[in-house]
Amino acid sequence: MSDKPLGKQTHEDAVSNPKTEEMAKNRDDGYGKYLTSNQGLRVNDDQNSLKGGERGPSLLEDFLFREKMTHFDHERIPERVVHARGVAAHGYFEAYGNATHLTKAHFLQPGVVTPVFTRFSTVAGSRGASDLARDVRGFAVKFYTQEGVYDLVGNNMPVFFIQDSIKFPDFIHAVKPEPHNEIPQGASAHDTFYDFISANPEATHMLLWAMSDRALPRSLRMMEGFGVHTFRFVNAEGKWRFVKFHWKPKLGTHSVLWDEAQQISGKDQDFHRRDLWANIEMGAYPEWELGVQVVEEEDEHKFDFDLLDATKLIPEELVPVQLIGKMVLNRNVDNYFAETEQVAFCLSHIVPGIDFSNDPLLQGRLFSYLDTQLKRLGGPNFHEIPINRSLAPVHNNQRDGHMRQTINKGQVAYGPNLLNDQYPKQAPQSEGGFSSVYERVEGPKIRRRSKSFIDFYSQARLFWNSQSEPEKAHIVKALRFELSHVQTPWIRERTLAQLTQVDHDLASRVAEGLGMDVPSTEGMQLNYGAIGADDKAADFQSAPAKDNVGSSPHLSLAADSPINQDKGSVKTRQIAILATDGADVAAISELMKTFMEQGAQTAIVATHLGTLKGKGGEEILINWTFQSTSSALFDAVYVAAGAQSVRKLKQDFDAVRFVNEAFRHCKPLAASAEGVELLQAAAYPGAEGILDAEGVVTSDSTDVAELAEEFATAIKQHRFFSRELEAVPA
Ligand code: HDD
Repeated sequence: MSDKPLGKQTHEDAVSNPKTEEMAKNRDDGYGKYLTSNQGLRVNDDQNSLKGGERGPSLLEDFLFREKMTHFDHERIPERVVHARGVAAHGYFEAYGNATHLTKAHFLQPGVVTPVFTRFSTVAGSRGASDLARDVRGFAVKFYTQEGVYDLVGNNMPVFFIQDSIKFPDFIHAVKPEPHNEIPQGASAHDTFYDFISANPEATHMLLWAMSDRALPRSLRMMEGFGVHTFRFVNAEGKWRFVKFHWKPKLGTHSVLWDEAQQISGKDQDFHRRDLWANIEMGAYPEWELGVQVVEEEDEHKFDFDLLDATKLIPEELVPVQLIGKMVLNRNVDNYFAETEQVAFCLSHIVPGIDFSNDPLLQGRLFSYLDTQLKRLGGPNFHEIPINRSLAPVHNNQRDGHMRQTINKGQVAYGPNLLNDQYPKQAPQSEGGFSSVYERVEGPKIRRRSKSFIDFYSQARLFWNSQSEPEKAHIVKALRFELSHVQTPWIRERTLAQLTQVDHDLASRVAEGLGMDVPSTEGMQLNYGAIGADDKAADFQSAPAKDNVGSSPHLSLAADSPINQDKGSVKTRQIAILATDGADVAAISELMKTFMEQGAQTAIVATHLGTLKGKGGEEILINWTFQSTSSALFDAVYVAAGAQSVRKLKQDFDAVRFVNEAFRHCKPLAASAEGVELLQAAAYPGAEGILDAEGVVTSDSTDVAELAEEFATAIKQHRFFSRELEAVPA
């Protein structure tokens, strides 16, 4: 019996890095091996329990049954209290080497390549919730640097709902399913969330982000990431500067519509997870560039917001983002539980060259993450779990605890010691010893929100002003949807009161959909959120939003936004080819070849599964039927030529609906020859002008070369919101 796997290629053969190699001793695929107990005993019968007689009672002696069943009974660990649903992948980070003057962090020095493990998540839903919930996405990166583990635990939005972490449990209790009936799952559209929002105007800015297209990413590969807080970079001379971290996706930042998101949740609630997995498996590795906004220490107070306030961003027009490295995710996990579930991110995992700021949200997070891992992973040795293990050597006097793996030798477990020559020894900074930034701190011991945090509406207005018209319409529809699910009328009214502080047009458009008037805020206490029992409420009421906030084009996802400039690409885009028996198979094959060469992915959707028989007798494999998929799962739709095929498609309501929905979701559409007739058939209310609309490419000819080029240009634009009509469901 050989212990060698029989010719199976594992992930580590495919893409290797130092962390992959370091974890090798913990991997096992059981292939070509005998079944054993956990003690290595070979098992002779794993199908039958030990019984007294063939039809008799089971025996307590059955240690194999008991071991197997006990292990099974203990398989689950508590899911994360937030960010429970996630997906992760391995990869590497490569420093561009242009940040040396800003930070001494080794992983940011020229030529250094560092293994990473990145987990994306939704916040409110439980582990089994849908990927397409309207929600913030977590974006957590673990760098296995040569100086120890560094965790950058961010989100896909640059601000947060609250300013002080003591409010985090309240905020999460408000957004999570309501405690009496555990409804709704993974959704913010309910009373307790908006009760909180309506009493905490500091959340207004983030509310608009959560209602915007950012909350519905097209793909985890197509979203930005943000460290949110202001951190510090410290260089080799000890000079420090404030920094904000950004991740910029190479494929641009794109979203789906809410109607699509709801359909995707029904057709494939693993849509994001599957998309990330599949693209990594086929070698279409997602990439992001890491950027920083840098603010000199002496410029701390030059902004009209506080750098320590996590509900504010620094507009990129004020402080441009400098790109300092790139991350590539190139390997899926071998085991979801061992890696994605057991990975433990902590803000306190830091390296020399980076430091914290006094942001009170960040300061509380420094406590919460370590604390939560102790509960979730069962004890203080979670750093020894393979996915969490540092690549830099670990030596200290911490000992014992549940499931300890390290076998610490010797009689000494304390410092200072003379018995062991002071080892393990404190490291001077010149040898990589971490030292906090030297800073004078003084002030009264006080529980109070800084007055510099009390402008709750100006940046919300900046965000609103920065959205294109279609994006504004999406925010209005999202708020109408959400507030329609709120049962308590005065919570709707108070939320409208918060919105009217941001922009009257926003509030009145939402109010119209709710059949309400924008309430007068005269005498209304808008803020309960930053105030202790003995504080004067009036001292903490935000001034109205400033008139002259202007706009920040970087905050929009429109095709012409600076964040999407030069990023239009058909790479990894999913194109549905609608055809059935009698279609022009030669033209379909040519179109597929053209798009696959450009890195797009195509799938044939037909009236039946199996093989499609072309008009000349050629055959081609069908991927999906109209019953098993939906246009919501694709980026673009092409209707193939072929009179017989198109006649059948026109008679199939699901095929017609497929096209109609793709049109109303503003997606690129194309059709050749008779295929155009299916577009016409789909022009029922809401899509009458389908053939003349932007992003619809048709050709009389069956020759697809020219059409493919024009279609590709349309796909690069992602969506054609100019066609958006009131008929599109909210
Ligand atoms: Fe948090 C998880 C991001 C505020 C407490 N958070 C968690 C994860 C991400 C974030 C991405 C999932 C990590 C993973 O994939 O395992 N959290 C944020 C961001 C915040 C933020 C960007 C604001 C800027 N979080 C925040 C506050 C607190 C927490 C203010 C508490 C004081 N977060 C937690 C936690 C979690 C967590 C309870 C749950 C599971 C975990 O930590 O590992 O500790």
